[in-house]
Amino acid sequence: MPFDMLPDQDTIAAIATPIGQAGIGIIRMSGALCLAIARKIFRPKNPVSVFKSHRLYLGQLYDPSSNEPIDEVLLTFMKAPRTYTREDVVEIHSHSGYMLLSKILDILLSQGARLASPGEFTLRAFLSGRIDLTQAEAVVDLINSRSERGLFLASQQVQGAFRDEIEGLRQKAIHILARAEAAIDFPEAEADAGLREQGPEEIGNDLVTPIQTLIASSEGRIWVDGVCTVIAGRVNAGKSSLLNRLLNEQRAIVTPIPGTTRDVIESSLIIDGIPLRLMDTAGFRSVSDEVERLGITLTRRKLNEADFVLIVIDRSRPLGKDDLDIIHQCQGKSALIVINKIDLPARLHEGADVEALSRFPSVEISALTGQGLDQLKSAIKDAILGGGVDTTLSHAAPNARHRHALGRALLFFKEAALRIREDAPVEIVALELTSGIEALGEITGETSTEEVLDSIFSQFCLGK
Ligand SMILES: Nc1nc2c(ncn2[C@@H]2O[C@H](COP(=O)(O)OP(=O)(O)OP(=O)(O)O)[C@@H](O)[C@H]2O)c(=O)[nH]1
Ligand SMILES: [Mg+2]
Repeated sequence: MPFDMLPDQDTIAAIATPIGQAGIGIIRMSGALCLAIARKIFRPKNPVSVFKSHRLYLGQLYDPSSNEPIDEVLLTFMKAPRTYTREDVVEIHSHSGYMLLSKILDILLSQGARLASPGEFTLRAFLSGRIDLTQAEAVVDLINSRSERGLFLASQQVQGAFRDEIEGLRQKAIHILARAEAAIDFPEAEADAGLREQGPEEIGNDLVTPIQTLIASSEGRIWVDGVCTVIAGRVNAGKSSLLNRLLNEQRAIVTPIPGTTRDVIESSLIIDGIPLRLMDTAGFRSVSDEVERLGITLTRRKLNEADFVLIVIDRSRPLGKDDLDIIHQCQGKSALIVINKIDLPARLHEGADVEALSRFPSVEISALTGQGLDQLKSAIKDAILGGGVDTTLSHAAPNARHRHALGRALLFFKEAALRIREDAPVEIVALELTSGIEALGEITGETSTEEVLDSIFSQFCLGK
């Protein structure tokens, strides 16, 4: 999706609400032609000569080529620059339904609008300077948020809290850089002495420490993305039954036949406000069946990526090689052992190496009867929150892109402080500071490349 760095002059249009069964649907347009197009296709119930900005008008939508009425709609015209894109914007609130919405969109396109690319409305908001990159990214998070807390973080970020924080850091760095440049320009003056004396401490307090705190708070991402939780265990241990029990629905197929699940089945679940991305996987065992073997390879991969693992063990069978295999693979991870099938007679301890079961905290349940489920949920919560995930009310949830840029800025600023202490030429100090400032600028979009913009805006859905 190639984007020009400068705002297009053309008018874009897209369906802004999800396609499906709903009461109303919204189609939106942005650009200079908005009002002209609206006038051609919309007749207000009470005729008006001028559409006032930010007002809703009830009226009839027509197809101008046939003069055929399409739907009774509400139309609003929002005049630039007080709009999402800072361009003229028109929104049409019609009845919903795919046929109707696409018909209205077709009419707009036939009247001179162009179909918007995914994220193009938000891209225009960014290019017009109304929002910065962190805010644009937060729009995606806001749409995809999986928990109240994630929603809170994303909405803080949309409002610019994170941008302000980064901008504050950048200004402090620019201030220190200005002193370094003064020392270059006037080597004899006091500027140099001042930089040598206070520089390292200022860099430490004003830049290094706050950036380290921000990087640490990127664990707050779990609130936005959800904890990647993998349910693993030997075949037939009751993994799919556990998934269904936790979700309270028949999401995955359960049968007495070992090797039922072949693919990864993903669902979302919130336990006490903690969002989980739950993944049921193919059970472990040595097999010759090609499909099942591929499933097991996929399970191993998911186990590596997991933030948290639920290791399901069947208590009605002796602990076996496949159980131990999974426990070993989870070494060093955050995991919980779920001892299942406690409604059946216990045979677990007839197996070998049972002490391996004490490597992780454990809970006993019956996925069949639901016994022990509340204890399981509270153990999941304790394991996740006890695992060092930051639950304090920070207003930042840096994503991976932010974290990398922050990490680079941190290195440059540390280097700058070190150079000052080493009495290196002040030009070198200035260079390190400049690189740090640029890294911070990448976060807000001050110094971002087209490539970065492409990768961010391609995550958007159509109409946003
Ligand atoms: N008695 C009893 N049976 C259970 C329990 N949990 C699961 N089962 C039964 O065990 C069998 C296997 O359950 P699944 O949930 O399909 O097991 P799985 O681990 O997903 O199995 P694979 O997908 O083959 O790896 C089914 O017949 C379930 O009804 C339980 O707590 N008690
Ligand atoms: Mg299964």
